[in-house]
Amino acid sequence: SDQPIQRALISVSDKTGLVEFAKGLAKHKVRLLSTGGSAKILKEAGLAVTEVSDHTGFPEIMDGRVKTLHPSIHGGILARRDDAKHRIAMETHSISQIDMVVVNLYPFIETVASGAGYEECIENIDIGGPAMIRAAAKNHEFVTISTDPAEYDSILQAMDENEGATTLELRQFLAREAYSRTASYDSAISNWFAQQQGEYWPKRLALAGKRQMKLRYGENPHQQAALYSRPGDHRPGVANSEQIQGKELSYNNINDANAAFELAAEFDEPTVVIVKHANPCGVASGETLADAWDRALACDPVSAFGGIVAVNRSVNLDLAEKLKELFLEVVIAPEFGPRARETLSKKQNLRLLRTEEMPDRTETRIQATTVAGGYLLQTVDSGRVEQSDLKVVTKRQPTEQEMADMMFAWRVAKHVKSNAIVYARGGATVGIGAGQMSRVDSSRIAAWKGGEQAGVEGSVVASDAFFPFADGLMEAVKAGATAAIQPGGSMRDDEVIKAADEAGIAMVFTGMRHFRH
Ligand code: 93A
Repeated sequence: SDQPIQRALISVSDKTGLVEFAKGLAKHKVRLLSTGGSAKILKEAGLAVTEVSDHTGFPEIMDGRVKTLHPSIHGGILARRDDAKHRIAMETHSISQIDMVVVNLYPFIETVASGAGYEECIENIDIGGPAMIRAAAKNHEFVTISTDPAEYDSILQAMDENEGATTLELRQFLAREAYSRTASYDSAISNWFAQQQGEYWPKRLALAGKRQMKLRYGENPHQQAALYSRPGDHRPGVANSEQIQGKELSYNNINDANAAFELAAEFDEPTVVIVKHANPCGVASGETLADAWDRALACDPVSAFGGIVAVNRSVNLDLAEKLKELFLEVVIAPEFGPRARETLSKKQNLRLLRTEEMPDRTETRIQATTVAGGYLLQTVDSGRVEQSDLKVVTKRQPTEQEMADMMFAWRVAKHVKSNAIVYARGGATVGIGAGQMSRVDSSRIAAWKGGEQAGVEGSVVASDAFFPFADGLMEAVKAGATAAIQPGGSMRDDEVIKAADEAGIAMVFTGMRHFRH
C-alpha cells in the first residue's frame, strides 16, 4: 500500500516552511489542493494549486466556518484503497482520493494568550482542521498526515527514498503525533472554558503539553524521561527558560532548578537559594546577591557542593566570581550580566538558565503527580501569609528583628519537604531539617546542622505545620531559638503556648499550613 502520493490537501494556519515543502511535493508530481489563505501563498510562489471550493464545487461559507467539511474531501481522505465498495462509492460520487493531508490548526492557544475577547477565542476553535487530521490519521494505512512543519523534511526524505511514496512506519508515527495534537488542542479549549468558569475539575482530565526535550534519563539512569511545556502557560521558570551554556540538563537538574527558583521568587530583596535533592540547604536575602550568597552558603557548605542555585536578580560579576569557586550543577536566574556570563563561561559544564522574569508567586494553577492507576491533582500552594496576618500568642512580643526573621523562615519552610523545621537569623537560614517523619527529629536535625556551622543561638524557628506537643518546640528552645512561627491549631496549643511562655520566647501563629511532599 505504499503508493506514490498523487494528491495532497494543504490547509495551514502556521505557514512556516510551507512553500519549500509544497515545492518538494510538486517535484514528485503531487497535485495540490488547498484552502483560501494557504492556496494564495502557494500560487504566489508559482505553484499550481486547486482551491478546495473549486474541487468540491461548494464555496467556503460562514466566514470560513465551513470550507473543507464536505463529503468529497472526507470521502477522499477516508476511502480504503483496497475496498471495492469504497472504490465504487468514490466513482459514484466523483470523489478523488487524497493521499496526504497537511494541516495545522487555528492558533487557539496563541489567540487566548494574546488577551483576545471571548468571541475571537471561540472563532479560533478549529473544526474542519481536526476533522481532516483525525480522518487522515485513521486511514494512515493509505494516507500521510502532517500536523507540524518540523515533519516536512522527513516526509520529503521518505518520498525521495521511496519513489514518491511514504512508508507505513512513518505514517504510523505521524498518525500518533496527529492524535496527540488534536487531543492537546481540545484540552487547551477545555482548560480555557474551565478558566472562564473559575473551575479546575472537569469530569474528564484534559492534559495539554508540548515536548520541550527528551531527557537522557529520569531520576535514575534506568528510568526514561522528558520535559513538557504547557501550551499557553508562559510562567517564567524552568520549562520556559533559555539555557545559555553548560551540559545537557538532567531530570534532577530540572526538578531542583524548579524548586530553587520558586523559592527565590518568594522574596523581593536580593536572594540566593541553594538546593540539593529538591530541598534548600541554604537561603539568604541581603543588600546584594554576593552578600546573600556568602550567608546562604554558610548555612551548609558541605551540602552546597554540586548544588543548584537560584537567584531573583540578574547575576552580576560579584556573584559570578563567587559561584565560580564552587562546583555547581545549575544556576537559574532572570538574567545574567555580560561580565557574569564571561566569568561563568570558564565553567563550561555549568548550566545557566535564563528566565527573563520572575514568576507571579500568587498565581494559582494545577499541580499534578501520578499515583498507581491515576493522576493526583491539586492547585499549587500559592498561599502567602503577611506580617499583618500573624497572631502573637505568647506573653512576650517578638522584636522587630525576630519578626523579620520569622517571616523569612516561614517563606523558606513552605519550600522544604515536610516535616520542615527552619532556623533563621539576620535574613539567612542557619539550620534546616527536612523530610522527616517526626517533627521532633526535624527539629533536632535542623539544630544539629546549625550547630555544625555558626550555631542557631539567637535565631528564630519556623515549623511548616503545628507542633502537636511541646517537645518539638522545646528542642528548638534548647538549641537557642528565641522566637517561633507555626500555624497553630493543635489540640494542645495551650500546652505549647504555656511551654513557650515558661521559656520566655515569643511565638506567632500563621493560621496556614505548608505541607510539601
Ligand atoms: O473554520 S473551520 O473549522 N472550518 C473548516 O471547514 C476548515 N477547514 C480548514 N477551519 C477550517 N480549516 C482550517 O483553516 C485549517 O485547520 C487551517 O488552520 C486553516 C487554513 O486556512 P487558510 O488556508 O484559508 O489560511
